[in-house]
Amino acid sequence: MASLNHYSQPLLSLLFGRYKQHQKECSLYQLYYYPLNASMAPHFVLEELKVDFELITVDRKNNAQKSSDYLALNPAGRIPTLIDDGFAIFESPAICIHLAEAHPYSNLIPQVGDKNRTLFFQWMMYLTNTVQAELMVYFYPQKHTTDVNAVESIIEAQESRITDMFKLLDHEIKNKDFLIGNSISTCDYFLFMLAVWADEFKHPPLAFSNLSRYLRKLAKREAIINVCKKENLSLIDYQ
Ligand SMILES: N[C@@H](CCC(=O)N[C@@H](CS)C(=O)NCC(=O)O)C(=O)O
Repeated sequence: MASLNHYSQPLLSLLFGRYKQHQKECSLYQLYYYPLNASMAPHFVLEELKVDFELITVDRKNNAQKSSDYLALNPAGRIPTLIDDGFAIFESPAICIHLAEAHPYSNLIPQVGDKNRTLFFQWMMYLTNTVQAELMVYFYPQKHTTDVNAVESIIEAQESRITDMFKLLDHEIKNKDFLIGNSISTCDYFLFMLAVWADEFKHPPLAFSNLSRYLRKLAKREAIINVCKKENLSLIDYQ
């Protein structure tokens, strides 16, 4: 195998120039997204990784997530979808985990063999299978009943159930800056997204003292500031 010093300097410059040009022409990743949707967590992760990526807006107002072109990428017809070098992945937490695993230097997921990895999966599952799933019922109650008169009581019941979940998370985050260990993981970005979704609650995540401290600190991160700017979300309440 040829070692690096077998290449002349001009040849290396030419190859590097072509590589940079190729990078400019086609981003490594494409994220099909819609502002403040479930695409927000992968968007935070892509920004945190400082990788080259392209944002492609799915025209949700015109139901583009159910178009045949989009369904060919994501048969669930939901937002987001990530394309990694031509390979399509859907489900926001799966995308976050995939990105974290693809960039192990980032420490966004604990290494195999580390006990924190088990906790990472526990919290990632709790956030997506429990909190996110219940928030979906809160936001789309009409999809969960055939009785139009039941909609208001579903919203009320869901708000109360989800508030209890944020209470549990508030307790968990006491004296901690991150959900897992001593550094940020995709769990923190996922939790930030869910907290934003719940900001209209009577007792929002920011009203819990530990969560408030934790979320306000996260809101100072460059990745969160950049994404919120792009997705047109004011962080004023987090200051
Ligand atoms: N579990 C999925 C949920 C995705 C999801 O429901 N996305 C919503 C936006 S937040 C969506 O695409 N809704 C449009 C639809 O269901 O047609 C994930 O985390 O990716």
